[in-house]
Amino acid sequence: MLNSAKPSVVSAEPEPITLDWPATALLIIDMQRDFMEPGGFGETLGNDVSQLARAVKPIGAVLTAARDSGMLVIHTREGHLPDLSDAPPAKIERGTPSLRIGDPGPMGRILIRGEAGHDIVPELYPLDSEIVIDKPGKGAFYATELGEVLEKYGIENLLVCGVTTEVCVNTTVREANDRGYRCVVISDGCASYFPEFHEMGLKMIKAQGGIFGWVADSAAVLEAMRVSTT
Ligand code: TIU
Repeated sequence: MLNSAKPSVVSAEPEPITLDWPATALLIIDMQRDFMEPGGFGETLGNDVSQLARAVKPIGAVLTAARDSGMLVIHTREGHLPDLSDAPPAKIERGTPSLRIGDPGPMGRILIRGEAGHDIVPELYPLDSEIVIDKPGKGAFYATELGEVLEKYGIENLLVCGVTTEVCVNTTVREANDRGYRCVVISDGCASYFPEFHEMGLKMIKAQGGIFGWVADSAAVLEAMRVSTT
């Protein structure tokens, strides 16, 4: 179990990082039907949602290992209250989407809490024991209880994955970096509607000696978790 896990080294870029596992949480960003499936928010913006499917399996593997080890698991969901009181007009009104935030769609109202589209995909569905953070913005710290949760559990390091790489993953990693957290972003556990943005989004994190954090693939994370308990 996690309490007896020894620190171990994750093979990462720009350099390996040693993680103290009891002080590490898995943070899964916005793996919601609204981004992943046809008819949701992502598709209304004109995106090819099939680009994101590749992240599900790697996240699932790390999620299983995290559950087996007793690691703190936190899922986030982007979305708004039914009365849209937490949705800035600038976010609702921008662009020319086929449906706007709050409009009825095939999975319920677009990006609204409690609707089918707002829920997390079945493959990665949270257990009752896991923490789910509802966030109105791109960053998971903005207007949420995430900071207090991490403090309560003594978390210093975050394994970050989810969608999309350059939007909510990057924004959250930048917020976390300013708050002093070490972020290891799981490269194959993130995805973007734009493959080139995925690539550059990861490069931006690990450039300049890891200006925002570290990048490792799921195999490297799983190997370090395995070593920590043997
Ligand atoms: N549009 C897009 O790439 N992303 C978002 O709007 N939210 C998240 O990344 N979760």
